[in-house]
Amino acid sequence: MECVLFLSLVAYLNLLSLWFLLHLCYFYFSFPEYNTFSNTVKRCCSQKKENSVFSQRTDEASAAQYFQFYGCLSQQQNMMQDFVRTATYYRAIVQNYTDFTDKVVLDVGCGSGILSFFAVQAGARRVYAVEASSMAKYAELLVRSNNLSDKITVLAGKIEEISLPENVDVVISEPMGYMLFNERMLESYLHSKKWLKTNGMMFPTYSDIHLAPFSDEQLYMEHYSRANFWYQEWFYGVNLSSLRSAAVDEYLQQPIVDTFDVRILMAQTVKYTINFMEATEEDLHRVEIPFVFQMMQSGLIHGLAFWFDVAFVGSLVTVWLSTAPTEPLTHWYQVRCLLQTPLFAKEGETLSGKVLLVANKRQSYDIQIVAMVDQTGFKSGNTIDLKNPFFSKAHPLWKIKSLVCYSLVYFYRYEFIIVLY
Ligand SMILES: C[S@@+](CC[C@H](N)C(=O)[O-])C[C@H]1O[C@@H](n2cnc3c(N)ncnc32)[C@H](O)[C@@H]1O
Ligand SMILES: *[C@@H]1O[C@H](CO)[C@@H](O)[C@H](O)[C@H]1NC(C)=O
Ligand SMILES: *[C@@H]1O[C@H](CO)[C@@H](O)[C@H](O)[C@H]1NC(C)=O
Ligand SMILES: CC(=O)N[C@H]1CO[C@H](CO)[C@@H](O)[C@@H]1O
Repeated sequence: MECVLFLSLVAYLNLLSLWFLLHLCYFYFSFPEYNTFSNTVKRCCSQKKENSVFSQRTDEASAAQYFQFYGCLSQQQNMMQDFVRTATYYRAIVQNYTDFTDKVVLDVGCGSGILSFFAVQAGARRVYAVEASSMAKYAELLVRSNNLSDKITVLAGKIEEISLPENVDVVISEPMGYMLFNERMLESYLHSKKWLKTNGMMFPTYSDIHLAPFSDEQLYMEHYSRANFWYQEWFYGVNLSSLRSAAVDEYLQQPIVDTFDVRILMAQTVKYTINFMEATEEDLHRVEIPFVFQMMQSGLIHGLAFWFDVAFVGSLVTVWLSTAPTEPLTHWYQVRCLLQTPLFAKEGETLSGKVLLVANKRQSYDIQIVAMVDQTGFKSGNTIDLKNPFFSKAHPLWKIKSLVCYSLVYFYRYEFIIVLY
């Protein structure tokens, strides 16, 4: 509608008067209105939206569902209530206020705007808070009701499609999905560097993903036996058993999101680092993580466990946010991927292979794992669909709450409830 009106307007005006109109708008409208208007102009003129980096790499249905999820206040609350997450961001920003004082900041995917408020508290001169979901209007409301309209400018739209009036000194964001990569928001975070001044800073600065082999017979059997439903030869008179092997494959392909006792880990972790100052979006289209694990105990290896840390390298301190199983639990939990068949290995032997992550248009990754016990030649592997996780310790409340945010098939962030035993 906007576009139709605008294009018919353009039909009556030549370029010169368009230029004039734009500047007229600048004087008549406040900055946010001008900005919305000029973004509309840019969209209509360049069709930017249709072929933005984001729309090219994302199925429309996936994006609609994704931004619907983040448009829910309940989901923003879930993240904000993750104390480890929010308090660590607060510390990283406020304790290193010299990196923010009088600086221009970009908040990529601001959600409620919480990180933008932290940046202002640390002394930022101006913050551009970009949010693609309908949460943008609530962020705007929070900014106004906190009397910070002169410092924080909320821009509704995708980072790949909006335009800023100036370059920034610092980019802040919380783009980590579970297993770090899910959501493919790291790419949007890296995309934002087109607005970063040379010598600008990225908060967080880099991330380490850790992996280690684990032994958990019970978990493996649980998943295997979920498929036994399909063994039935007389289910209301129907023979289901021809689908059993497909069911086993499907269940084993689900990554498991929960936490565990670190004693199940059988070797020191292998670490893979992504430096946000240096990496490009394309670097994340295909990520290959080779590994060699030195087994510290004998037993059956049922799969690989994953978690990540991010570092905020400030001028004054480096602050770490860790989702390791040895640290307090966060809403990211940890993620485990099963092998199709368990592998036996003895203490001192080595397990080598690789994890290959290939980005897909559903804002997630297809994961391929291949592993071999070098001394015996035993091999195993699996393909995992990161978009289809199994939340193994689902709290009953979680299922009810999912009805509140209607028609959500996928969960990007797991409802974070600490159950005290
Ligand atoms: C994990 S939430 C973080 C929200 C908030 N920054 C916080 O820390 O509480 C990520 C937010 O980024 C938004 N987002 C994801 N991709 C985006 C993109 N390409 N452009 C703009 N916003 C995006 C989502 O809608 C979501 O609100
Ligand atoms: C914001 O300003 C208004 C009027 O200028 C004032 O009534 C209100 O108390 C202020 N709110 C905050 C949160 O400072
Ligand atoms: C059910 O199907 C399976 C596989 O198709 C077959 O082997 C089995 O004999 C069938 N059972 C009965 C009771 O027909
Ligand atoms: C915890 C800590 O050491 N924080 C640093 C970040 O910034 C302040 C001052 O800006 C330093 O005093 C701190 O060392």
